[in-house]
Amino acid sequence: MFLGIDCSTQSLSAILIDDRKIVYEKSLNYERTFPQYKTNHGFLRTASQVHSPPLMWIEALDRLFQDMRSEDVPLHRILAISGSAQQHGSVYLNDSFSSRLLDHTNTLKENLEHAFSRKTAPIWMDSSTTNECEEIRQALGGKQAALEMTGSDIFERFTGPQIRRFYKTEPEQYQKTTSIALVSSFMASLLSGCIAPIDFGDGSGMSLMDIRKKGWHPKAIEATAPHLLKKLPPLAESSKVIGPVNPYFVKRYALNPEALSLVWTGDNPSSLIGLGLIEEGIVGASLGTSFTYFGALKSFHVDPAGEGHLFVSPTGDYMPLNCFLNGALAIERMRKHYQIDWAEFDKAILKAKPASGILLPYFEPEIIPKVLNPSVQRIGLDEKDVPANCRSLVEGQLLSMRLHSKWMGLKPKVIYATGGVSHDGPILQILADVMNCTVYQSAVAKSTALGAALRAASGYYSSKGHPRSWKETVAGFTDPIPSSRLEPDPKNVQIYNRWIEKYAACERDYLKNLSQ
Ligand code: XUL
Repeated sequence: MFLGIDCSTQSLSAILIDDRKIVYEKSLNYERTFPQYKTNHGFLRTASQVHSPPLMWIEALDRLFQDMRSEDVPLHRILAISGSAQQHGSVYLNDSFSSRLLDHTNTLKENLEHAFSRKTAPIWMDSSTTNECEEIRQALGGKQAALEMTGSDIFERFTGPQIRRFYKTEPEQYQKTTSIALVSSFMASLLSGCIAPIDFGDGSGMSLMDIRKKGWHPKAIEATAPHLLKKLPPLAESSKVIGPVNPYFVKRYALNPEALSLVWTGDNPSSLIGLGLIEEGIVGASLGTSFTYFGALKSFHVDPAGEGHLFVSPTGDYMPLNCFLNGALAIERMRKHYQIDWAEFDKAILKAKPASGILLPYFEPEIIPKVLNPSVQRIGLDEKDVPANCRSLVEGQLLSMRLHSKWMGLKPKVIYATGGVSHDGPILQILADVMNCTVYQSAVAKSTALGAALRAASGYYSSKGHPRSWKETVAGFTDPIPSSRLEPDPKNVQIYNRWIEKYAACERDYLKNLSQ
């Protein structure tokens, strides 16, 4: 059996697979399960800063194993474990971290309480580093140079600018930091009992990695903070075996002592595998806290506008990705505003006519297009018209996805939808109509954790000298739900083909006013 764990913004999830099927699934919501951390949806917000407490992730990992044990999950049969995590977030460790990882007489939380040089970890929703982005961009020679070196322009949430801000605002604590981890490599460290490498996929979202050579980029490291190279772990492939699991989990939970602990990656690269997007032609739309749109690409191709990203995929190829911050949380904000539940939201969408107004959905600072001081804009929409507002919100989110993803040149034949919102039929129909493309719902909403379990299997077989192709690895796991197939409605496709021009014009006007 192979275990995949996903440490996302709002929850910690696990999927256990045997050779051909999922045998166990579990999800722990941070806000509900660990109220003592006082997070809202798993994060803490102060002005423009958005952080999460790493101790909460640690406690969640222990709870997950406790629950699996009390639910008689056959932990002794697990051969390998891998994982995925929200991308870009960074965890700052002091010199006691490694030595505190192994003691099984206390909980991991008790062991690690004093192992941090920064109590909280800035996460991908943080947008407080605009100045640092500009400093790094200038040092690298501008946006185009940054794109060519790292696959992306420099973004507020990317790890490099976050590290630079920490160094500038808390230089003493930065100095006390002996190791900086991504959320993914931090969690992998807990499971392997030593400082874990960062994989090439999650490493691509740091503004620190040479995306072609797959090594730390000396110029980017120098532009970010002093002595940084010493604080970073090595880079590695996402299916690399680190070693046997941390004995802590063997002694406390009777996990198989020979189980292998593998390198983790980011949630989006892991989802690529969990959705089975190993060849060009099928595209993934992850409709979770953020909405992301991505696919597999053989060749190096960056977004000339610098809005999107190119990451290394777990298969060793590339994956272009666009991330829209105003995803599920924006829908939740609107539901709260009108005091309606999900079923009522769906009814509202179905009741309203397509394209009855334009809503620019910036409830929170947006990544694409860049909006740092958010405000929701309604054009031709009466705020009191609940159905029209609900439908226009989803249309706005998905028109923006289509508009800004052209650069990828993916020309999908089919879109596989995953993430919490992918259960929502009316929203998926709008996706099919806006994109003019067949849409399927992925059979597993947690494609990130499934991708992790499949990567664990792949790494395990390779390490035993019996490598399996990715096609073989994902076979039988990643077929979407056949009955969820949605075809675009030709009438609505025509409407949206015209409407997208209007949406683009409204967006341009809004952005122009922002920059004046
Ligand atoms: C991707 C991104 C988000 C997070 C969400 O660049 O920032 O999708 O990975 O967990």
